[in-house]
Amino acid sequence: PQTIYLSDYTVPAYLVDHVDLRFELFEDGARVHSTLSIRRNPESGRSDAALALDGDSLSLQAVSLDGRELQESEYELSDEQLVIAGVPDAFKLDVVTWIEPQNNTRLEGLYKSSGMFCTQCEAEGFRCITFFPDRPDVMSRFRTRIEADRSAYPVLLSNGNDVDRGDLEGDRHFVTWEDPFPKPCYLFALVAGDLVEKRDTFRTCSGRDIDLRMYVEPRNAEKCEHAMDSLKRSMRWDEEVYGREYDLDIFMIVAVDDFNMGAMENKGLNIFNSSCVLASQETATDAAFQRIEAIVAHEYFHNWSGNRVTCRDWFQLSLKEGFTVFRDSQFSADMGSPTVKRIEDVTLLRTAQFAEDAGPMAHPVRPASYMEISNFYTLTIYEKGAEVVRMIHNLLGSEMFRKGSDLYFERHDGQAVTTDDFVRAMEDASGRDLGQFRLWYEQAGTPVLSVSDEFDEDAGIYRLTIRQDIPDTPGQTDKKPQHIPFALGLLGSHGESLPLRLAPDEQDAPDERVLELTDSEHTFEFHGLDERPVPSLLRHFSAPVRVQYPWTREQLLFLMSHDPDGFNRWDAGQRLTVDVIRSLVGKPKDTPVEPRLVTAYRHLISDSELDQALVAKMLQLPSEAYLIELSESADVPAIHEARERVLKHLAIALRDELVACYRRNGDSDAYEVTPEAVARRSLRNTALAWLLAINDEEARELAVRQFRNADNMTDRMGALRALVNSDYEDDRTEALETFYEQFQDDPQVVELWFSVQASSDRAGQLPHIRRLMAHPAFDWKNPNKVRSVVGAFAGQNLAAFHHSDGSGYEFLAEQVCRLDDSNPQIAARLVTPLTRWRKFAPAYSASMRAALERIRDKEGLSRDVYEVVHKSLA
Ligand code: HT7
Ligand code: ZN
Repeated sequence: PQTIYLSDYTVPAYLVDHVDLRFELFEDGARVHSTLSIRRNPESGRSDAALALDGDSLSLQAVSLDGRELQESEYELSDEQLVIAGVPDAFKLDVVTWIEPQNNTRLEGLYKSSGMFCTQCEAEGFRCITFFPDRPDVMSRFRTRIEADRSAYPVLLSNGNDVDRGDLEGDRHFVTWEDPFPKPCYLFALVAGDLVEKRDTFRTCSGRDIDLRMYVEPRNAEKCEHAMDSLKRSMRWDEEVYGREYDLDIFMIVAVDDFNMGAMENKGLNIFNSSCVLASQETATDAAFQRIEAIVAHEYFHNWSGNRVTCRDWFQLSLKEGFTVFRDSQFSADMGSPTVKRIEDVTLLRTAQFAEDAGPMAHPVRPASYMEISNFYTLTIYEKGAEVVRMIHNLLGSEMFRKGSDLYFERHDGQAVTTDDFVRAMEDASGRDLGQFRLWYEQAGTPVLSVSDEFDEDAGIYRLTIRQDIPDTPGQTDKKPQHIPFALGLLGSHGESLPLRLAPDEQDAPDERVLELTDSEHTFEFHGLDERPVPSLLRHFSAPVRVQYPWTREQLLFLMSHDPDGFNRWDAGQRLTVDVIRSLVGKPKDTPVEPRLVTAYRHLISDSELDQALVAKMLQLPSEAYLIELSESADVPAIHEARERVLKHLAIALRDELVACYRRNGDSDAYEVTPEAVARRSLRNTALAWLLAINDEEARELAVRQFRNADNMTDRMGALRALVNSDYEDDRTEALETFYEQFQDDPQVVELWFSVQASSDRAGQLPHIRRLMAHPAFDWKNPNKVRSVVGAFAGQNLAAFHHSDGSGYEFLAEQVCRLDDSNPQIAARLVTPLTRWRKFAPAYSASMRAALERIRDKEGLSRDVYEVVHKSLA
């Protein structure tokens, strides 16, 4: 496959001002009539360029130029393009194509899901519908007429406003949609199905009433309320915080079961994976409720950051994704607990994005090249991209950042632009020079900050030295120092915050500062200190970096209970627990566990004065994935064992406190998804999980009772998960059977049922995983099912996946090869756990490599999987 380079970018030779589409939808295929108003791009300077339209899996039926049908000799047709030479400066092109949505298992372009037609055009799916310059810098006005059988497809949707509808012969009907906003074709959408409609309205800040509509299958009619409320909260928030008002008269959301990702921000017609939009108390966990709110917000926010202002090319993907993730994380923080939201974001970043940034697929936030763009919807583009925007926010302050975003939206409304344009708007609005800061977009790899300190007792000066190193990544060495905002505080021995005097006579010095690191090494002096302080470093995780500092366990315990920054309090607890677990890896079973850890956790569990949402987070032990990420040559079974040892040690030592915590946080009033209620459920389910890990009889009864009596899915799943991960095999089997019987008709709950088993080191051994894949509810064509079994096994059941006999790796290779033919995007994502093979101890890495080679040797490998496998083996 070909590599595409950012440096090769040229403006499009032709622009398409209008797109007129007519879809004739049938059971055995669809005929797509497209009329394009095309003109030469005056900025292109290539007056002799042939017109080249992208096409993929299309059957061309006819093509006419200005009303004259072209003969085959007048154009060139390949698997990827339709090329017409010698076209006039401006003309109309009519193209008729035939496609087969019913056989489209890639889920790109137009396809069928549970009997309905739907589309997914980002990044390059529109070319699977009709011939078109499928690139985001070609922006057009779309008019779309959909024709289909009236009884099978009563609902016909596309972008914009419905302007016409009527009957056709043979019990068919049509609806015509017109979108007044020019958009790139990746934002085009079409839906046709037998769906129920849920309506609401939203009055915008300027007093316009927007029609809000959700379309779902009839069985999901009662699962829309949460998404609709989330949408209204998002619309209000975007007005208040960013001054962004919704622009069309209608905003639609559709839920589909088969979807490659979470959701898609098509203009005025967002399409969602059912699991990211449908919720009810009985069927969705707290995590799902929160995820839905965040994704609904994310897609809605794209209306400005992505749709009104879009990307010039796909190298700029983080322009819309990084900024929009930043916006949705601000929103979630405002809707709940900012500290908890920050902890969740950083956990994901440090566990998964740091791993990506240190692996063979590492790439800058603005990549310089790719083979398959679908492989670049990554944690680096999304999460690191959001951190980069967050740093700009922190460097400029909220007010200047808002001025910058206002300028960005005003200056570039209706344009397709670059990350550089975004940074320039921030610079122009604030007067700050972000020249060096731009390196965050260009250089891959996670900077490592090595911090050392000394205290000059006589002078009362505390010196902090910070060195930055950016590791080599594929194709990039000898990197330049980046501009890093580094927030810190200093604590006195009683836990008080000390003033940070950078000069001996500084008055009213603040007790928190954001130091700006720009050189490879800096030394900062803090004056007027009576004793050696305890540093609280990188508060709020002010930059996406690794911090190395020789913390003592004493210091971490101190920070865990005294740091005024909730995030760093949590972080100190994580660092301490990581340190204790790592000290036990590969050690004899009777090696003592740090006794102060028990004291610290006792304090957390028992003190109900503490912020319970933060406590709930602090009680989550560092995950195996994070422990692996921190290792040089990981021996997963040994890490798993050490972590289990610590967990069981804590559970035995704190048994009574855990039972009390369970009872204290027991069932309260009516179910609600507030931060307090979520924290309560999290605490009681963590207590239950810990107690069942030590086979506590009383806890077993509590779990069985909770499983039977739960009035919500969080508690039912909490009990089920605890039982599944326990040694109580009979209870586990019975609970799993009961659960399936009760929820077998609900695909989202069946996905939970699959994943709770596949991710469990007790239940999810390989023979059982194979049994799950043979279960009637498992479906290879449904990405959610594949993710909930194969993805959960390889991504969360790490001890089983990294079995020393290599069977987990072979299994994954087999599934990737199988999926590659039907859905290459999902197949390529499934490869991820194998790409990290260099991180593991030699016995493991050799068999992981062998599994990758097996995939590499498969005949007819897709471009998606080819890129990931070849880069991983390079
Ligand atoms: N912008 C959307 C990305 C997306 C996507 C990309 C490739 C293949 C399928 C896809 N479905 C959705 C989602 C978002 O970030 O909002
Ligand atoms: Zn997005």
